[in-house]
Amino acid sequence: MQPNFIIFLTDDQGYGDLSCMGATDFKTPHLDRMAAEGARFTDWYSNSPVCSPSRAALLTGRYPCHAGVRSILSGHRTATGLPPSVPSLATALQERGYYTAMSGKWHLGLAEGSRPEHHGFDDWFGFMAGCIDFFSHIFYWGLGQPGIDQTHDLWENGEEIYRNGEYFTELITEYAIRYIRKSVELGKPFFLYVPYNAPHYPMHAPQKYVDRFPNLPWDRQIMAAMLSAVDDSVGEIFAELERLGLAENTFSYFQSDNGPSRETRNWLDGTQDPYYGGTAGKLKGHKFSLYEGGIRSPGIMNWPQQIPAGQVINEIGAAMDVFPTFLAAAGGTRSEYELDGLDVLPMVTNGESTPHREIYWEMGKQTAVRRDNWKLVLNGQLVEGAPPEDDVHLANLDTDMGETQNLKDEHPQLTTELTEVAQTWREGIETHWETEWVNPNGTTGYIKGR
Ligand SMILES: [Ca+2]
Repeated sequence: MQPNFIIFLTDDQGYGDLSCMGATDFKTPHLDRMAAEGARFTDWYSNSPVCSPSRAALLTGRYPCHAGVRSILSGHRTATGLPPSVPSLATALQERGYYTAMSGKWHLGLAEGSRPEHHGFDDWFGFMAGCIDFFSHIFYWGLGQPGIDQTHDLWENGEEIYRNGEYFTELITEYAIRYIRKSVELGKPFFLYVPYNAPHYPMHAPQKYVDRFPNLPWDRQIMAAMLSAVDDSVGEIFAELERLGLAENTFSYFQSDNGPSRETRNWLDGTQDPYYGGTAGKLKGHKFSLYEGGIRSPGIMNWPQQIPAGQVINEIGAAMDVFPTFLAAAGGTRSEYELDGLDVLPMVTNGESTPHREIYWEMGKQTAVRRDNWKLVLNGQLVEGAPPEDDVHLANLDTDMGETQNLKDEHPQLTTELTEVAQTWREGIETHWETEWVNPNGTTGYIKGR
């Protein structure tokens, strides 16, 4: 029988911010259980240190540029995003008889051709910009700039709806459960995409969650509260699977879209202090950085029927692998699509090594590559807008996961080799962007054929 699939995605959650990843000041029992009863990854990656490209890679199985999304997309109602010509995991599974649904944050474009219904989702609920107020569902980005007003951003199947005053994380749960029940009524296996916008700013949570952490400082308390609400939501969705007898044959996956945000606007009090309410643990860097803190993510796969419980896997993998992995689990093969990601099913079901020789990243002037335990970062930035920390930084992640020591002088040959492969990859990305997609706006979506 074809398995059901769920992707749980969080937004700007740090590598260290789950109790199964080492957090000690709050608990995430449902995600911990998902990991304990399946496979938890120590070296799992997002394909980008920011939202839109990360999501594009997750849903298309390609490096972000190959999916037509290289940077953070605008949130106005005509913003282009994921090109209609790029097949998504939802499209692929829909073609294989799946009922497909999304409940949460899209951030892959609002214009005609970019929305979830144009990318294979039968039903969807949520918002399409980069962030919303969790209770009014209004997008407040860019206020104060001429010609920009706040816009309401809550939708069901392309129709605007209003749920004023209701906490968005809880609305995600409500719709996710509704969609699971609908798949049962339809008699179809399902693919459910659940991209939480927590713990992305604005830092909002109902008092009942905040009250769970009375002794934490505000920045950490609100982070714990938002993640605790997400964890409860995951628990409710798993409980529904159990009630419906679907738990054994549902393949679920969890990751964060990028590292924690240190942006000053997290504080909500007008101060311009960097925010450290989220933590990447021992990793260096945050959201926007190609050091590990920006891209290494908590990662969990759980499929009781096929994935042995209790695994902690140190092999490398990335978000773009989810498409070919789910496709293989559904009986398809990756050769049907143009994918950069690789099937990691043998890695999680059978203890095999990673299929990757190298994984690459790009962000602005930064380029990075990981091969085995080695990580090379070119023009690596710790903080967005700041000058690069190093032109060339080589780290041995086995002995130094925090990338504290630059080993480029100790290993000149390896440094040269990895620099060359990273630059060659980056040149290919630039050529692809120039020939496939034209982006006249600098930071927003593609325009094809201009
Ligand atoms: Ca994000």
